[in-house]
Amino acid sequence: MKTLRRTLLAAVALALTASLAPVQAQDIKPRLIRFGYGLAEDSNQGRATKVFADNVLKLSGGKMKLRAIGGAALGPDTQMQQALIGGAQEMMVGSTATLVGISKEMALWDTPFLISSAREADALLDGPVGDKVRAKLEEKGLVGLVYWENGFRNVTNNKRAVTKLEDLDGIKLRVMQNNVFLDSFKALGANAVPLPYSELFTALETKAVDGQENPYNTILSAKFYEVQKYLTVTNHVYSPWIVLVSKKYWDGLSKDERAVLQKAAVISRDFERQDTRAEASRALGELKAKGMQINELSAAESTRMRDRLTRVNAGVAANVGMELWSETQAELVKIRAKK
Ligand code: TK8
Repeated sequence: MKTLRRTLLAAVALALTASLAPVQAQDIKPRLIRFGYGLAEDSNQGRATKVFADNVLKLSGGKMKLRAIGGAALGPDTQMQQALIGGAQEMMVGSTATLVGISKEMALWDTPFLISSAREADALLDGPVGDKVRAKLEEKGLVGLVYWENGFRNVTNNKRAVTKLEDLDGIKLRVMQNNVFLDSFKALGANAVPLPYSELFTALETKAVDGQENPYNTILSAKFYEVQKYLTVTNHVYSPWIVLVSKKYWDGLSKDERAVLQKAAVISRDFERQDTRAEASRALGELKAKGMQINELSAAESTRMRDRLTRVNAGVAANVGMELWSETQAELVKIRAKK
């Protein structure tokens, strides 16, 4: 009898421990951060997200954990931005261009031919101008941690090789949901159609649009070469990505937790730029091997395109404010003089 009682007690004790176990596990459950992005897992965006995730885990001693969700599975950029503002999602990385409706200063980065080298991009984005534009997000419910490189954008299409300005005439060209891009491509004679990135491949495949513009990396990782024949090296604008945190979530973090995200973001940024540039430097060869017909623009045609786009600049200056515009120009002069 005694033994039975003892056995029963032991069983009860065991059951108690077992039922306590999940509670304990919950106590040390890492803070889960949903981090959304638009490109494929196997892209420069996906690779850098992995580096960010690994570093968040490491720097927090396992207390903060990222759940990375790529392929726009949480929705296109604009939808994720709203989820961050509302506090339904913690983090994302996406184009600055899709943020303009929320924070008008972001339009600065849409200025055609503003930045002409990677060195200039890093100096401008990581310097006082980049900081100022980033800081403007806070009043809108977002915290911008760092800029990643999306890259210099180039035009692809399925109609014809674009060797001169007139070749763009009437080409149905998908642009990001952003007025500067819309106006730019209208000014160049294309029939510009704004669409979220998540709908782009299908739009190209079904021929709802003839072309698009994105950096080499994306043309490669998104397999646009499967549905696009011609690539024209236009380098018409340098596009950044920005790593964002929901301000609602950020405000609830401790100083240490914020420092973890900031540190990991800087590490991911440095990795991402290096990785993106390495991939971009070999992408043209790979795209050619995949069957794309690639052409450069003559210097004269490039100048014609630039001239046509200068009228867009006045609009950007008005949008972001003359003060920020002038500061940017002055900063670029300084950066260029440092060569
Ligand atoms: C990814 C997009 C993409 C951008 C575009 O979400 O939309 O063409 O270049 O990187 O933001």
